[in-house]
Amino acid sequence: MFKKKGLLLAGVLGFSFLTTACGDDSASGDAAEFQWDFVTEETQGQVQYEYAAEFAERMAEKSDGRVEITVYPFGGLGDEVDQVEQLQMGSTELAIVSPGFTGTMVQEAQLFALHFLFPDDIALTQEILNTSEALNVHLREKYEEHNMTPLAYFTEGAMQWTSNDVPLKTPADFEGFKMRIQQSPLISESYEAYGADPTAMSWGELYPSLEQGVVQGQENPIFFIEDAGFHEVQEYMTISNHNNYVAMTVVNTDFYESLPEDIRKMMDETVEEMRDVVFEMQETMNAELLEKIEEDTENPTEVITLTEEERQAFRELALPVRQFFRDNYGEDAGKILDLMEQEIEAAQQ
Ligand code: 6CS
Repeated sequence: MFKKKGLLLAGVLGFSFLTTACGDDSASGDAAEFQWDFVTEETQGQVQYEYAAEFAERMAEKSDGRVEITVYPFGGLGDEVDQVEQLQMGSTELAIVSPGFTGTMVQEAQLFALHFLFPDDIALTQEILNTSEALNVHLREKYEEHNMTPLAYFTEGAMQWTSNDVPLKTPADFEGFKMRIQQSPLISESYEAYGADPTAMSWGELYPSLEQGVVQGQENPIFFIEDAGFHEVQEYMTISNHNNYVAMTVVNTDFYESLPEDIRKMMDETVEEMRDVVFEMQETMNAELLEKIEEDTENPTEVITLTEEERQAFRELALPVRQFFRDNYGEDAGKILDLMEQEIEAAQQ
């Protein structure tokens, strides 16, 4: 089988200085007053990268070329965890970060790993992410203790499972199942609650690991499953909507606080504008790429949609993990989750 995406990614990782300079004014020969790096966990054409590229373009335009942002695709500056370290140290100014990769640093942020926490309605989930005090005040403070400021949280779509050997329909199907996860103890706990055997790894290693049976399955939004080519090496995809894939637009705190007021205002404005832009982006990509998976006769993937009753069996096992989160990640984690639950309930009424 032609491993289109696996090869593409190997290429990206191999040539670690592949970058896109947006707002490049080299033609005029003038160096921009502000030159920043924006690192993402995805490659060109995927949500995070396209977000960063659009963000860079808008900042260049608004600032009349005073700001030049270089966007790095995944692999350009190391793996996901390396990227977080660079942001924290300030060698990178901006990043898109998945909370899963900060799980051992900002334990409270692991609440995003809780299955069936956010509403199934993605638009409502995005509204909660935009307005939540739990996230935009309290969780933000937790990140700021590590010199990182999340300016926005956005959904990349509902997460689905893909698998080999067994279609994932009931918790029993997860018994001993080798599941790839991001590096977060609570994601691990969530899959152990179903009886699975989770292994943390970067997505850069995932394609060959699925192909060779190192792991049997994984979770991701549909656009990512198709674009990374995971469906090429997976027999089944289960539409489980068990969680939402949330990513964050994060800046180095010292850098952000040292910006001149007019530039910081431009950045805040751009963050606001990007909320609707990225929502539409993920919606289109998830819908189009689902069709692509369904129509791919060369790499057939059986798509299974869970019924509400089937989802309920998973929900029942997932709920006690919230108590695990409260018991293990400190008092503030419990308070943030309590507030988050109240906010979700209020939004649903
Ligand atoms: O599964 C992952 O690790 C990757 N998934 C997405 C949707 N974005 C980047 C992330 O590293």
